[in-house]
Amino acid sequence: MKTPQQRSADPATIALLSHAASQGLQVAWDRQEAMEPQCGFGQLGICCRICRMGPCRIDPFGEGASEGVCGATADIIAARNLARMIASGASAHSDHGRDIAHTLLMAAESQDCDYQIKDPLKLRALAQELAVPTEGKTLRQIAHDVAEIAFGQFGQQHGEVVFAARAPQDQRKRWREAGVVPRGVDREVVEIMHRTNMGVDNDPVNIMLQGVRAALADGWGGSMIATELSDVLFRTPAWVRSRANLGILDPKAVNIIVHGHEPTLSEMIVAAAQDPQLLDLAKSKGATGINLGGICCTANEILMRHGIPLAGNFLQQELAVATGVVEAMVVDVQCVFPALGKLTQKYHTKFISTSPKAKFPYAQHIEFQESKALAIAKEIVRTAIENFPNRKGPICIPEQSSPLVAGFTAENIATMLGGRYRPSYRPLNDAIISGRLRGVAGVVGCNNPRLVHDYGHLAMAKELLANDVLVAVTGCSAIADAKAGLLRPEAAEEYAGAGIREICRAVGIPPVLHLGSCVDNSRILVVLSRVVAEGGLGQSIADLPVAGAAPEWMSEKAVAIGFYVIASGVYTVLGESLPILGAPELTNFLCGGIEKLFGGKFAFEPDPVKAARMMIDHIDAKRAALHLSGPMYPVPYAPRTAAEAKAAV
Ligand code: NFS
Ligand code: SF4
Repeated sequence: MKTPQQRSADPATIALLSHAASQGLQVAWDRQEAMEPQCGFGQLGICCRICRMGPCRIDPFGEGASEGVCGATADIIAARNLARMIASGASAHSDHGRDIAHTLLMAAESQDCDYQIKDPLKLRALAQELAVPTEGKTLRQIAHDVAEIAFGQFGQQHGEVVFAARAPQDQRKRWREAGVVPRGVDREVVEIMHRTNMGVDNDPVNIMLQGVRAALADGWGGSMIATELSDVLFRTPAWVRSRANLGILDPKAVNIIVHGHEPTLSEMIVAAAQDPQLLDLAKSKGATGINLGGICCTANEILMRHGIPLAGNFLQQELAVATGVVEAMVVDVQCVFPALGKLTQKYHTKFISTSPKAKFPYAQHIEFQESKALAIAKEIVRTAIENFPNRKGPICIPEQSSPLVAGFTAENIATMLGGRYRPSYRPLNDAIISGRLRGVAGVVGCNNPRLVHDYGHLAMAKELLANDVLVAVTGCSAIADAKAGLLRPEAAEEYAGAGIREICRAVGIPPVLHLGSCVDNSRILVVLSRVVAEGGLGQSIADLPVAGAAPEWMSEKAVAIGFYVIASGVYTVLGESLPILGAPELTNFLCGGIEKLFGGKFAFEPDPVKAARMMIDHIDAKRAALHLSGPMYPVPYAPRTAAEAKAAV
């Protein structure tokens, strides 16, 4: 068995892993180890259960079967499986976007809806972009029309999803030439399911192009709708200070953890937790107050907009319960371990599911309805408060929680750099052109117990910073960095090269910019598009000295993100390989040939420092192609000559 130190790089997690072991609790790491050796066919992507002539599997050593019963090769099988992962991931993000569109429509249609339009400026900007007439209309009428257009994107059957128009012309030209501009969000997902049905699309590249199309429908469709409309409803994030890690739990207060993804729920829990009557009730039970913390992306949503502290990332969900002080673990959809059910049975913690789409063993189901949102949120908070006197078993709250600054968006990055009266990306472009900034990297995605928890995110971010590559983060990667103190402005002094230090000192920002949840990766797409539009760094996202990574990914959602990111022109390194290594033609395409079509491609590298250097090589090659000089200041990972940099990627 691995020691806690071999399992995680996060001290709070290490402390709780020891505690959990002493209590005889099973957590994800234990179940992962018990699963070893994990199935080799599955790892390589060469088993197929698509029809009942199977299951079929291909012998990777060339001794047994080389084709399924239908004749499908390893490449066909792996491509179909991977496309289905994209379909599932894109569905999750997009269904989230659809729920937000539904909520906006409700807010527009009913005066006494619990949801309000909190960001009229953003609504008006969106209306203008979507050519919604606003003259003489009330805010709610405008919201109605914007919501209907957003809704329409899901069922649209032809044309192009509307936000694709935000991408640089050159990138869109590439999509059109490859025939992958998404028509409608749902349509592209359905088409993957059709094409991967037994005996339909049997050309691995053609299957992957439809995968790209559905992924683009996620990034420039469903996810972007989720982000934009959340901003309208709950307001666009602004810079905010808070704390991160399980040390934010308060032994004297009622602790409520919200875990999952959709801000429709978590926003209302935030409101209910401030209700004076409920606060009184909490005090009457002997608690000092109500303490909220988030896990996974819903945490990022309420951090960005309200400064609610981050309790932890994906792999800390069970450990939060093991602290013994969580009165309620409130969940909606995505990334929620079914294991929480049995675990909460051992504690007083109420495990409360809220979505009709996601029920769990041993959970108490309090169904959330947007039409009665605040009343239900109050009922959930009351349930937690009433559970406060029931604490039992040992309490173990780790001491760690780190201060952080979060709340960056495509809008406020321009304000931050250009000033309130002249918001502009010019200073960012100039910093890149001069070499003060060598480039920008997006580090995103999950945790995975197959790898050391948080280590990949942290080691990669530090290596990039030291080499004057600015880091933008979302999702569980952002939470990892937050816990380790990388989201403090002082982190620039501790970890960054001289170029980034200069910028952070001048502007007062951390060297790692937290842009939100995983659907907010759409914010990164907008930032990149605006950098291209600002000028001086080429014609498309593919020309920019930028790179992406998901060092600890596990979710199908990460696969969808990876695909829309590479199809948007960004070289992307994954810590775990995609499950395609048993399919040589497919691997060559996704890690090679696809770059000619879209400008981006995948690479796989489990060592985060090596992966960071691959990203830096790529950034240097892009700089060389733009005839930019190397970094302005000396950096530890010395730039290669232009020719070497080009040859390296
Ligand atoms: Ni993203 Fe966010 Fe975390 Fe991975 Fe899950 S919470 S939507 S999928 S595990 S980063
Ligand atoms: Fe086997 Fe082909 Fe059926 Fe897959 S689709 S299970 S490879 S026969």
